[in-house]
Amino acid sequence: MAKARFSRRQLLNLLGGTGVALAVGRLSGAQAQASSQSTQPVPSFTGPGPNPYWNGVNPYVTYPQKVPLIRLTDRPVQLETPRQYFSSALTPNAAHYVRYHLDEIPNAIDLSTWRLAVEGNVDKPLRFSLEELIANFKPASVAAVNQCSGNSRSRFQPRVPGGQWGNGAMSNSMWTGVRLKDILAAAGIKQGTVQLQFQGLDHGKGPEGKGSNAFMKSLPVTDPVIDECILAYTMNDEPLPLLNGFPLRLIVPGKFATYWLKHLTWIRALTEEDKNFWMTPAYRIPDTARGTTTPEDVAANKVKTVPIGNVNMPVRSFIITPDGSSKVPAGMPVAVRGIAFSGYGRVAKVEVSDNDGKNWHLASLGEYLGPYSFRTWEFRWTPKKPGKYLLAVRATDEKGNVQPDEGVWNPGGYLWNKIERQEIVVGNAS
Ligand SMILES: Nc1nc2c(c(=O)[nH]1)N[C@H]1C(S)=C(S)[C@@H](COP(=O)(O)O)O[C@H]1N2
Ligand SMILES: [Mo]
Repeated sequence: MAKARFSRRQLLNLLGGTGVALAVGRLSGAQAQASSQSTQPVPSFTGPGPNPYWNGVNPYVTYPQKVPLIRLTDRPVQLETPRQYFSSALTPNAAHYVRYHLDEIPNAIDLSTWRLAVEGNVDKPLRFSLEELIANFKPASVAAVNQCSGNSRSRFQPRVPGGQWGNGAMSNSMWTGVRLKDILAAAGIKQGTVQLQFQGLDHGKGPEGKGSNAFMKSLPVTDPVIDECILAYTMNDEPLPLLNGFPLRLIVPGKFATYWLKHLTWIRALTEEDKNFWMTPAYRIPDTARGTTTPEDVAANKVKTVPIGNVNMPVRSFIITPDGSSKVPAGMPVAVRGIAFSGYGRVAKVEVSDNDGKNWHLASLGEYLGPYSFRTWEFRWTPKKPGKYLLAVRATDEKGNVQPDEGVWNPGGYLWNKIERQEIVVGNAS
């Protein structure tokens, strides 16, 4: 984990200063009216093929504190990050994707009354203002990828229900906050605790008939990731955008975003396993290699499932440029660039192919920001002759996990990490 990026005084200044009420995050009602600006007529099919659309095919909308993002749904809000924002290792906050499950989301948080509560099976139930969290606990930082379990779900065949994300339900940030373990130590987790439950401020009806009006997720108290978790109050050295969890969010490095609770307000020590809707049946994966199964086995009730938190995010890599929107001249070098990451540790190697995966060439890696971060890569490519080329990219992590060239299938549409391709047309240089 990187060392603190700020002094506590700098943090207090950034978040509003002592003595005065801290900054109030707010989405104004007028602004919150998404202005929908569809760009061009959109093709109706986003599914696989040699060269599927990188992003989902949907209109762009503008929300407060955000650049135009790709709208999947507006109730609840689900916005995908466009491809071009992945040209740097840290995703700009204004371009960080947005995903909610429930439609009553906070559009203002008053820090003079907001408190983080630590309750349940603890020696000392505690309540902290944001100011107290900043002043009383040592800040810690981690660069970590926030990726939705359903990122790239639109690639699934047969298709599965859920947001038909392209590749943009992911982002990477430098998160700073307090360590979860420090907060737990202050409250004193008692014997008999099995899980820690996290809850935010959003509400809604939830899925029909399932009785789930609040989003809650739990992690086993014994999971080693607990020691890596941060309760983040800044993201890339700024307060969190409201839509990404202001004023505090749980960061679970290496795990899928479903555990990364936004507007984190309650931490609960549970003495029994959490059976709420968002733990079961939601967000479960087949207990098989790569979490893959078949529609037939699901229909026959043969599939044992586990929470998606039992695994880390599989290794992935993406080509960001060139994006196929223009021809590349033959005989001239072009920089092929992108990002890679793995929930299992440092990206050890990125390879690029210009013949659909028959031969592979080593790419050079960009700055190392820690094991849970995006890592940029670059490959200098000189296509010799005009024609169509299929570029492909594959990453390997330090544990030896390599991206496979087969997709997965499971009913949740989770864990996609097949090798990505980009078709490039090479033309005559003159
Ligand atoms: N409070 C709250 N936190 C939440 C969720 C939610 O619905 N409510 N969704 C989770 C899921 S499934 C995802 S993919 C991420 C999305 O994070 P983002 O909106 O900052 O991109 O938030 C997670 N944390
Ligand atoms: Mo998600």
